Parts: sequence; structure tokens; C-alpha cells
Amino acid sequence: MENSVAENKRTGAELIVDALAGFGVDTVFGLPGDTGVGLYNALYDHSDVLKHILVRDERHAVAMADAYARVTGRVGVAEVSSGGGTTYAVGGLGEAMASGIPILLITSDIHTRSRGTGALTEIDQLALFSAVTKWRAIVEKVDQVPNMVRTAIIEATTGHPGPVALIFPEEVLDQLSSLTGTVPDPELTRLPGERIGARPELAAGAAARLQQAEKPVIIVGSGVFTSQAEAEVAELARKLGAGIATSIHGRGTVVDDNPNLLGISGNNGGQPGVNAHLAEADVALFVGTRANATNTNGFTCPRRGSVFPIHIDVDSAIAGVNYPDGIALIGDAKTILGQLIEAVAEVPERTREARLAEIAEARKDVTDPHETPGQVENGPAAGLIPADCVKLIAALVPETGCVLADPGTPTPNVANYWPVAETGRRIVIPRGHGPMGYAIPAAVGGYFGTGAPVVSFTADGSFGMSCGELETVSRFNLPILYVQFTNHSYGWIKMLQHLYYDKKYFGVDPGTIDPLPVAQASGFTRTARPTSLEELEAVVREFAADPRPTYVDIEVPHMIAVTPPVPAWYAALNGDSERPVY
Ligand SMILES: Cc1ncc(C[n+]2csc(CCOP(=O)(O)OP(=O)(O)O)c2C)c(N)n1
Ligand SMILES: [Mg+2]
Repeated sequence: MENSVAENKRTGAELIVDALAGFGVDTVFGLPGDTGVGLYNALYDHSDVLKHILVRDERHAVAMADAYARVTGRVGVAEVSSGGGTTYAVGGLGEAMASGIPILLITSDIHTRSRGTGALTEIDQLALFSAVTKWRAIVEKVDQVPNMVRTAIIEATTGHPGPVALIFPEEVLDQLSSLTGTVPDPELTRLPGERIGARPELAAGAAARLQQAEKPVIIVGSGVFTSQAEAEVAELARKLGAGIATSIHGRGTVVDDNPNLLGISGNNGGQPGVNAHLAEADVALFVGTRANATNTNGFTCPRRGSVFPIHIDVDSAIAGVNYPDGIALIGDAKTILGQLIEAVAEVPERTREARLAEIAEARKDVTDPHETPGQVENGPAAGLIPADCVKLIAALVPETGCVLADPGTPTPNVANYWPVAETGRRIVIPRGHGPMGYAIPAAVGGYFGTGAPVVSFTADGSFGMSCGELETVSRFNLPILYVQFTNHSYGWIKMLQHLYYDKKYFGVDPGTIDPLPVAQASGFTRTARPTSLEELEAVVREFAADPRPTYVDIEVPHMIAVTPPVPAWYAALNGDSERPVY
């Protein structure tokens, strides 16, 4: 990189670019503001080493960095400016914080001499980011830049990964330094930042419990991706003959044809056979999952109180918290699973066969997307069944870099019906907060992270929140297929009113926006509204043959008419009206 300033000195902004490039960052998602122009000057000069993706909303820049991080296992980087840029970024950071996604947010701030003057865009950024980042700091002096970038990256990737923020007062971006940058270490941005095993006696105790179990189960979440522990999960399950359930975040940790796989556990997307199998377990090993109420159907699958829990997590504030009174193994999942694999003996062949047979039975007990209690109550529904659409598309675009899903109809359908042929984080569903409006922008990050075509499932409510980003997709001519499930409603919430509040629908039926002219006006040249699976197939085949920005709008029945795999809703439709508590 050439020095652009006199006497071989570099500006703070150049040091940021140097450091990012040195740490292997290739893409930054962002939107400029008054205080950050110095950074854009450096981005202009050094666009050969750092790609900048200009976005339409700072929330979306963070969602892109989030998806980029999920599919690459590396830090995603977003940059925004003071005031509105920072406050809008918060909306994206909340999801990353709750989901343990390593993001470096770079923000500019007002000049230090303007502090306390009511300057335009002034806000206490440390306070603003306190709930949505795991670490944050102001870089007060230019010579701190390289080390602070390194520290921020280490904070993002070690322990429980998460978003971090580095705040640059505007003059620091322009100040000159004679530093030439840090010693580059691209590996620092890669997860996991460290690998720490469990105390041997605790691991031995856990292994003994698993070995003695009558019905051991393993429940895995996205921490398995963080740790790259997919092979260890499969091997431990094989040795024990244990069933493996995944959270939605854990989808992709185990391939569908693994005989130990049960399926998705819990309430959103969980299947009856999986939940019933877990409910009977006597020993449960949780790996890299919060084991929250949604993942466990209100702590009944497995049953808190009767199951003996073993919980592996890098975060002591997660391991053993929701299922106390067991063994908490705090550290790196791959390392600790390795300790357990070492310590357990293979179960006898007859035991394994019996256990695998039970797992196979449990897998058969799934809800039928064509015969749901909603349909029984309301009769046949108009529109295409979302499950059919997901399966069809998955079969037609097998080389997908990743698939994403927004909340509402897309989440349980994509989680259940998008197949997993290979391990890896390729199903990206934001389950930290379940923020609407994620999948449209996040698909951009998914593309830049994988370099392959992306399929993104959204819904009419989410569309309204993030359709402005479609222009970015067409500006870069990205190979993204958007599929919108339209039910003209904030359907998920309407369903809750339907089931638990006497069908008093309120605040859930906004007007309709036709997404196709919006996509066209944003530069999309391929849009469609198929009304049959054949028509859907035709447009998806066009996308597969020539992947470029494509928007497909599909009318689907409301959940009131066709019930997605949400066990509590099945229970409610069958007379159990107790509302699940998250
Ligand atoms: C940012 C945000 N606001 C509110 C919610 C609460 N919420 C969850 S699902 C949902 C309805 C989503 O409507 P739509 O996108 O049309 O999907 P549908 O449920 O109709 O399939 C709402 C409002 C949310 N998840 N995220
Ligand atoms: Mg809707």
C-alpha cells in the first residue's frame, strides 16, 4: 500500500484500513456521515485492499456483516457515522449480540473539542452500545489505532463471540502517525479465538454419566459452528448411539442422513417426535446452545428436573444456567467433545441398534404441512403451501452459498424443509431476537461471504422494513433469489391473537405493498408472482441457470389456515390454550 501523505506518515483512517486489511478483512459494509469523511478518504485511496459495500441503512450494514460472519466464521465489519448512523446500527447489533456473532463496528464521532456542546450527531456512544456490544472503546489518539483494532478483533472472537464497537472522534481519523501498522495476523479474525478444554475431572464425570445413561441425547446449537466441532458431535453421538437434536441455529451442524439425527427441538420448528424423544431422556448433553425456552419447548424437552444435564459452552453465563444441577463444562466445544470422545467407550452393538431404531421412529413423527389443525378447523386454504415452495427451491438450486429466512412464516418452514447435505453454517436464520427485515440485507453479506448464489426467504412484513436495500442488490448485480411469503398480515402475531386472545385481531393487518414494482424500480429485471408450483419452478430454474437479482412473491395461506410446525400452536388448536412463555 502506498503512503498518501507526506513524510511517510499515515492518517488514523489509513491505519484503520491497514489494520483491517492486515487482519484479513476484505469487505466492509457501511454508509457515510459528516464525521466519517476522513475514513472514506482512506477507503478511496485503498480500495485495492478493502472492498466497501455502500448500503441504504446502517441497520442493514450490520445485518450484512452479521451474515458474512455466520457463513465465513470470521469477523464481519460494518462502519457507520455518529448520530443517526450509530442509533440505526443498534437494530442490527442486538441480533448479533444475542446470537454470539463476531462483528467489528467502526463508528466516527464528533470532534473531541465539541463534546458537551450539543453538536449535531452528539450521543454517548459507549452508553448507546452498552447493551448491544460485548466490548466497546473510544480511540482517543491516532497511535492507538493499530492496537485497538487488534484488541477489538480479539474481543469479538474470544470467549462468547459477539459484536464490538470502535469509536473514532473525527480528528483521530485525520491525525498523522509515524506508525506503519500492526504485525498482520489474518488468523485473528477467525473463530474460535482460543481453545480451552474442560477440567479433566469434570470431563471424566460427564463422560461417566453419558456412558451410564439409558437414553442419552445431545442438543446442539450454533456454538458448534463457532468451534468447528461438527465432526466431534457426530462421533460422540455415534459412540453412544445418542440422538442429536438441533436448535434452529444449530441446523447444519449435522447432515440429514446421519442416523443419529433427530431433527429440530423446541417450539419454533420443533417436531413432535423429536420433542417426545428428548422429553424421555435421562441424560442430556447441550453443546453451544442457550437451551432457552424456545429451544426446549418451555424446558420440557428435555425435561428440566428429571434429566441430568451436561452443558458445554464457552460462556459461563450460559453453561448450566437454564438446566442447573448438572455438570457445566466451560470452554471450547471441539476440545471438550474430544475429551468426552476419549473417555467414553462405544456402546455395545445391540444397544446402539436399539437406540438408532428409536431415533428412526422419532423422526417419522413429524407434522404434515398439508394436514394441519388449522386446515381441519378452517377448510382448504388458498395459496401455495410454504413447505412445498421451500422443498422445491432447495431441489432446484443445490449449489446455494446460503439460505436465509426472516421471522414469521419463513422461519419454521426453512428450518424444517431446507435440506442439509453437508455440515456447515449455510442456513442463516436470526434467532437471537428474530428481527424482521433481516433476510433482505443479510443475503448481501451471505453472498460476499460465500461467493455463491443465495436464496433469501422473506415475508410481507419484513419486506416493508428493508425493501430499500434491494437497490444495493441490483447495483452489485448480486445472484440472490428473494422469495416472499405474502399473507397480507403480521401473521405470526395475528396467530397469537387467534389462539390466545379470542381472535381479537388488532394491529396486525397493515395494507399491502406490491413488492414486484418496488423490486423493479430498484433495478430488478426478473420478478414473478407464481400461482402454482409449476410457475414457481419455471422462475427458479431461470435463476439457477442465470443467477442475478430475482424477486418472487408468493401468496400463501395465513397460519390460521395452515399451521406451521410450532408445537404450542398444535397444542392450542387441540385445546391446550396455555400460552408458551419465552
Ligand atoms: C423488528 C421486529 N419487530 C416486531 C417483531 C415481532 N414479530 C414477530 S413475527 C411478526 C410478524 C411478521 O409478519 P410478516 O413479516 O408478514 O411474516 P408472517 O408472520 O406474516 O409470515 C412480528 C411483528 C419482530 N420479530 N421484529
Ligand atoms: Mg405476513
